[in-house]
Amino acid sequence: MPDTSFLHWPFFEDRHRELAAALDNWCEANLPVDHSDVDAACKALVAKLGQDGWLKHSAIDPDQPAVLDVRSLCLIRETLARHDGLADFAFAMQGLGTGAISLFGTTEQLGWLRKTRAGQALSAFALSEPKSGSDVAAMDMTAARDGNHFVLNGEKTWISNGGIADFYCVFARTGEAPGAKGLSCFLVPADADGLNIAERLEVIAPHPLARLEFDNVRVSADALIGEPGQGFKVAMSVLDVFRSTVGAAALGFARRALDETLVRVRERELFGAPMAELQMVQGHVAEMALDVDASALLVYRAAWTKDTGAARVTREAAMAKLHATDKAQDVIDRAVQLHGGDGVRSGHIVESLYREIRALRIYEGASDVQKVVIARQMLAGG
Ligand code: COS
Repeated sequence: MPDTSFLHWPFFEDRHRELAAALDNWCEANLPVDHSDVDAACKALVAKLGQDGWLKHSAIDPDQPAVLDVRSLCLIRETLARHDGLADFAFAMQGLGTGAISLFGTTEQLGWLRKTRAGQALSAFALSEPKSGSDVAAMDMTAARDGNHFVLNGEKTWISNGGIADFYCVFARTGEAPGAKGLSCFLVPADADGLNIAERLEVIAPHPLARLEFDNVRVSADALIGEPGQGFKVAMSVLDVFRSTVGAAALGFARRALDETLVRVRERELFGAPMAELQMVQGHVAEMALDVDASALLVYRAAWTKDTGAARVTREAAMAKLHATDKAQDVIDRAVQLHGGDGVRSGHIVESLYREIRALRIYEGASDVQKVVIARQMLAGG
């Protein structure tokens, strides 16, 4: 039984406690799913999460626009991740892929959210390129103005949901100024002429991932999300919301690893007594519990700060992501150690957590980038 005492922290309201309990019940009934065909599994997960109402939290309601509730996003990701990493992925990408629309979309663009919130369309966030992942401002992809249209040329890579998404929020250089001030964001339907899936990418915890090629992809000026030249700020604002949720997913993985470990060390006998009686094992358990609680405090501090009206939570979100993902890796590594051979056996939950957690320290800003972001905020006095 997972520790739910954190739900009584002052960051939460009753609606959050109800959401977490209801989703946990849903997860018990519906997860984990079969991962053998990740494309099919993700599509089915999105359809089911939409049908059962969970995706309503992933993007704003176009009929009653309000701000995204980051605490709900985090609670949902934490809970899904505790039960099934692919379910967390499916939910998260519906949020990240539509984040620019939720925050900056026109009335017409908001219309897409009816479909993504119902699980009837899949979205993707297309920022990284072969030569610019951490250094966003160095991107090469261009969007050249041609009358009332833009023509996109270049490549995007590591695009989650690449290959199965119905549309992509794509960042490209429009050239209003050099570097970060010359980028813009576009809503590009997956069936646009010239948009090709160049390569599907296999990773240690499989999920839909691709490299995309844009060969003279023509979109109307209505496809702009936000102002021309404001693409960098659009991307960073989306990441400010979703980075804490990556921390929340890591927290879900870590909590599951801790729970599995508690069962293991109580049941498994070593030197004539349960492992739990060995002080060296207790040391591991204590460190794991401490890391989980500290991560939860940082994640929900960031979410609460955003939800209570802070204009920017760049520092809080970066701290939450950095700490929760790095510490989840440590927690899961200890869980593997305490599970012995089972911990590295294919198909064991702890083995899959060990693979699932690694990418979270890289995507949406690597741990090293989070340190840069935090240091800059501190040095700027913010
Ligand atoms: N919200 C709003 N505006 C922001 C912002 C944020 N979180 N962060 C930066 N900006 C603004 C800055 O204020 C600055 O504007 P002004 O000059 O008007 O003040 C502008 O954007 C440029 O910012 P900065 O000079 O910090 O840009 P850099 O190119 O130096 O940014 C980092 C470097 C590392 C912070 C940035 O590129 C980054 O976050 N990289 C990681 C990206 C990432 O997560 N990649 C993974 C892909 S998604 S899976």
